[in-house]
Amino acid sequence: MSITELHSLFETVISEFRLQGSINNIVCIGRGNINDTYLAQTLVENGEREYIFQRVNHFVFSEPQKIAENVIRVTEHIENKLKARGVTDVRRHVMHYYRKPDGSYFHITENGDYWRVLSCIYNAHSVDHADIAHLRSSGIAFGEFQNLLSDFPSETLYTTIPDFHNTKKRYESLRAAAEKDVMGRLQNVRGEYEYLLSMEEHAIKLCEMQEKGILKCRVVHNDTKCNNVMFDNVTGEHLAVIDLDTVMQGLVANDFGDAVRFAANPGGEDNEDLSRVYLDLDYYTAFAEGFVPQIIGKVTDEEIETLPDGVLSITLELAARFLTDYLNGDKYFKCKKINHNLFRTRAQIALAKDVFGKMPEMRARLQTIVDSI
Ligand code: GN1
Ligand code: MG
Repeated sequence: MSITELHSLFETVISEFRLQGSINNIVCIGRGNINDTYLAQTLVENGEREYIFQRVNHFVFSEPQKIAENVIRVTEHIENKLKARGVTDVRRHVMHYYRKPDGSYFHITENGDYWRVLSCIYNAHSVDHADIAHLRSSGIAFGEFQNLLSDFPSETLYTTIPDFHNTKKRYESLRAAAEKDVMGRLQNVRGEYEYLLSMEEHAIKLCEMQEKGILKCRVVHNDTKCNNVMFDNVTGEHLAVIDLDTVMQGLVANDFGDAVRFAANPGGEDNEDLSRVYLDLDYYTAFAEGFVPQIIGKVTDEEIETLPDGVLSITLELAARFLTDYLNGDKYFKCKKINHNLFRTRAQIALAKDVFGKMPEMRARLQTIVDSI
């Protein structure tokens, strides 16, 4: 969409939602692979306001209304807990969705796009490449999120994307994509495909433990990239966990694993230079030092013990998802360059190989943290 089209669309949304001011500036801030996100500044009599406008990807999230309902219930729960703990500036600690006077959360355009408006957390920032301090703080943030929701009845949340972290199903989709090979790309990725199949047993370990009832399903975030935490500009402290679209039932190890997969790899998720892709054990330790004390006592010993397994399985799962999308013709993840899904797959495989070799050390470091609590 051109900036002029966005401008006129946002003015319509502002009047529908009864927001303040008129649009002064629009900046695209979306780094996500799914939704489109903009920061819109409006001018009001005594200054400026800022709002987040977001187009929900309707291909990925088929029922945006259900996401909104999940998010509202979860954020209200967190708000109440924080207030009870004496937190005064609660609005800086939770995301807030604006509603229209009729109570609905979306502006739906003529061509069926869903737009929503979220509050902006002022004087705060997020980071794409976390340093040790940010990793420790984001560990606390995601651990606290888990802690605050530990008494929330997870079975009452909608499943907004079925089988989101069902690694077995992700492998089934990969096999199906390879069998169809609609783009004729399988020949380019035989090695990657064979490697993922050879690791299947490790990838599905947690899924099987969940099926057997050894691991409990809880309310989890399901997308714990470090850029989903807002930090205070002045103190650097973590404020709020954002991007709650995939909040639903799931495993704690997946939240831990996905955070480490994303932030403890200095090369980044899609680096073409695989020599820069590895698991930095000090980054891993910093995240665990933040996360684990928050969840101890709220989860079982098995859930703690399997946190390192979560890093391996979620990395393999992401590799499988990226490869599936590459084989299917790049239909799901936004591609920002040619063969993006192929580079993502290769980076995740390089990371999985490194993680696999470091599992004993990851377990030992986790044990040291647990013993020190
Ligand atoms: C997608 O768009 P973003 O960055 O919030 C994806 C996650 C992946 C991530 C990989 C709904 O998240 O599952 O881990 O890309 N979200 C969805 O970068 O599929
Ligand atoms: Mg997300």
